Amino acid sequence: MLPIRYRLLTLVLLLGLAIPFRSMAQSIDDIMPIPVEVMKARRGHVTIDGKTQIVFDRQFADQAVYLRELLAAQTGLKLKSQATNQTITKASHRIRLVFDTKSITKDEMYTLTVSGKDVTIRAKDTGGVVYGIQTLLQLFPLRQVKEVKIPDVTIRDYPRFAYRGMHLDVVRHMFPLTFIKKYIDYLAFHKMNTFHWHLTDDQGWRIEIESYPKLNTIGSWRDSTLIGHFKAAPARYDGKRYGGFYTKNEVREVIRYAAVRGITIIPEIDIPGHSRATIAAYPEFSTRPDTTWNVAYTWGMYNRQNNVLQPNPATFQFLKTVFQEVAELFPGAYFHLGGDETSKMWWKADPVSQAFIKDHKLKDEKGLQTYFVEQVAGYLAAKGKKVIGWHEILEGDLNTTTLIMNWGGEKEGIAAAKRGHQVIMSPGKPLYFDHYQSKDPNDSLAIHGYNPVDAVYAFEPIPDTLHKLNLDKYMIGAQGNVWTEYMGSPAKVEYMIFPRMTALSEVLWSPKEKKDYEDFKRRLKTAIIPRYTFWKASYFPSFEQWTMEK
Ligand code: TNX
Repeated sequence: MLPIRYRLLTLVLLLGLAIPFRSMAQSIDDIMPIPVEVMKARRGHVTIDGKTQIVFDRQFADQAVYLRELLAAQTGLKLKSQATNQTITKASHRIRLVFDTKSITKDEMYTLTVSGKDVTIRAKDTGGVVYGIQTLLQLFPLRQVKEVKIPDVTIRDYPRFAYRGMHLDVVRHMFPLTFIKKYIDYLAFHKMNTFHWHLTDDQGWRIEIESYPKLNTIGSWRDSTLIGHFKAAPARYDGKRYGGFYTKNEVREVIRYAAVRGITIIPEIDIPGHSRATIAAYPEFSTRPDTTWNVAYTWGMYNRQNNVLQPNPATFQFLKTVFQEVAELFPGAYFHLGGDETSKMWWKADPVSQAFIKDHKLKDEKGLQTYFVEQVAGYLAAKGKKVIGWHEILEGDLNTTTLIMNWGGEKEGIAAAKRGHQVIMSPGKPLYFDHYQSKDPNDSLAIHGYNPVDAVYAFEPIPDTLHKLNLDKYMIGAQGNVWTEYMGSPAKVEYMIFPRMTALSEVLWSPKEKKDYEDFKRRLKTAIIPRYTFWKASYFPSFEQWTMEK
């Protein structure tokens, strides 16, 4: 036993160690995703306190509010804000949001300068200023404070890839609007710019449609849901009615919310397969118009249950009306029409589909799939939209304005780029966040497969072959996919995306040569896990134990 005075001394020393450790949560070395360039000053700092003002150029008025709210939530500091051109009331220190097309040379770029009396964020677009704000907030502690001294620094930062996305399936399970907004906040924090909203599938329609109301009265509801894994035998169902849809007003609210945060929403209406909910509402669009279909109760329908559209005039009228109705709601340039996993067997067995193939001189069922995609692309073009589809839409010949979202491997990505399509990489391995992140048999149920966090971090969107062929420019980015068959609650979604989404953010944002998994883990532990906790979000904690080697 140490004499009492030594024990006290040890305590003081330990406390001394603990205090700087706590302030590491606001260290410039902890920023995630890691910035392009950080130039620390040797000395100097700017003090932010209750008297500090946010001064913004009018282009960034919404982001000034956004910053004020986030800072208040994180630290309790409630700052006043005013537009640049108003007569400046004398403030001791300022946080300036400056619209600057001269020094900011790239899209979504920002600079953050802490020097003299001011913290200055410069950007020339919404994304840029939002990312500057995210970086700045990471320099503040995650606790109530009266004032914070931010050390002098200059950060120059911009993304490696133009497309940085996360997908969310709201069909298999639906989530409250509050969580959709939270999800958008998670994207903004991670400097991602696209939310891919998977709105329809076999198990339900999740968006209000006025022109075909049965899509909602019938198509949005299923009478039962599978319990457990879809491969488990015998299958068991819960017998409970499940469903709902987002109203157009709610969708508009989400679009506005996302826009302030620099995030574009890509809606997806999945055709011509994955359409069981559609044909449940309108059997006349199915290959068996005389049948009554149920909205699917189970998962993994491909080649197991009929879920395709029949090519008939009423179907195409329907597609035109509905796609155009949804297109009018979303301001973004792109619309996702699905096109994945279209089983050909139902078309093979249907005389009407066969006659259609013959009359339109299509080669076969693949040709029919392309026909569907081309028709819908035309309806969307009339509304000024370009089309994205899952890579299976390349089974036919498509014009190259179509953007390909590749859930296959490198091979499919390379093939699409060689044909001159822009490609978003979203390979099942490792970017499907519905797969397991551990091999622990007691881990919460997931689809199958193993995508540990280090595999996500190691992912390189540009395959070597493509780089050698000088086709890099076709790879515009990547996306994490979140299919929710086994995610019945927001907490389960969070458990599946964190920290994999954080790993992906660095793949997409940071320069390749700055990537370092050990340092990533350090920053994750010091700065990001406290952030998940602050968000009251769940996350997968055992990422050090479960690695690619395991
Ligand atoms: C395949 S990948 C699907 C989804 C499922 C997912 C489960 C793709 C475009 N379609 O409908 O939810 O697998 O991992």
